[in-house]
Amino acid sequence: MTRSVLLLGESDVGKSHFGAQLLGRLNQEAGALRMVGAAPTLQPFEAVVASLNRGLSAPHTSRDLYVESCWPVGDRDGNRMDLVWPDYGGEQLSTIKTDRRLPRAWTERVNSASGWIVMIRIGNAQLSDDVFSRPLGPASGDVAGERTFSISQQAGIVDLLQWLMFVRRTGSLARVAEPILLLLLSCWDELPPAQIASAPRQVLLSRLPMVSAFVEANWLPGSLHVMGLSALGRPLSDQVADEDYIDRGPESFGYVVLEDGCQDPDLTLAVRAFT
Ligand SMILES: Nc1nc2c(ncn2[C@@H]2O[C@H](COP(=O)(O)OP(=O)(O)OP(=O)(O)O)[C@@H](O)[C@H]2O)c(=O)[nH]1
Ligand SMILES: [Mg+2]
Repeated sequence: MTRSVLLLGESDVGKSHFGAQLLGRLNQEAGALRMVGAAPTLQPFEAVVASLNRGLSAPHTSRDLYVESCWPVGDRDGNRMDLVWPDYGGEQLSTIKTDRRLPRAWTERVNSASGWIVMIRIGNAQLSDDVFSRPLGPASGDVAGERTFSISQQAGIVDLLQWLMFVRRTGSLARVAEPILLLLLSCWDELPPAQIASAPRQVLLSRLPMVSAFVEANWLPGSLHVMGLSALGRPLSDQVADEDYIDRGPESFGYVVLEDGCQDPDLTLAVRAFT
């Protein structure tokens, strides 16, 4: 059985570093999911793996690239499948959102994927000003008509999801069972200390309440997952090597935050829902 995942994330959310770390964990064969059969090549995550082994952060993915890796994975109960995992330059998704045009290849991906993962760098997500935090009128210092309108980050995510639901023809009368939706809140280690120990749904609710309300209203509870992810476990520089990474290896770093708020170093738990 082949299960492909539609990974949706704009530039800089951590798609490539997660892909490289996930591949490492699958090959390590110590987690819930493991590689079975012939070990696939490291391509296209070779450069990221090499950087991480040197304790460095890797460069961005070229904007025109879209590659899929096919990973034969299995669990402890003997269930097997081919996980098709993409990596691409996140500008492609930004262009889709701003041009409001879905290329044919993307339409096919939206329709054939067993699951959608929306990756959001949660530390960067904030509520924008509203009438309570920034009153309208002269007190706000705005001259009427001068402020240019831009859609909020939350509205952008909801808009994208609505559009994909339309393309997939999920309908909106009944809550969605397929595709499974995972909101993956990435770079979890960047959150302020007060939020790091919270459950991912709690953090989503306080940082992106509209997205939270939209997905809760539109997906069946069993088909909706919200998880935290720190693929690297800590920030890495692209100049100064992290000696700990070199000594202990990238496989000793990174964790997922499960729905109850517990951290688990088994990154394969993030994709178990799709198997
Ligand atoms: N603190 C922290 N930084 C991270 C983590 N994962 C990735 N990063 C950093 O985030 C930046 C972007 O990561 P990438 O994996 O290149 O992001 P991407 O989504 O592939 O971006 P594009 O290739 O441009 O689409 C890099 O500087 C990484 O070092 C993490 O778990 N924690
Ligand atoms: Mg990338």
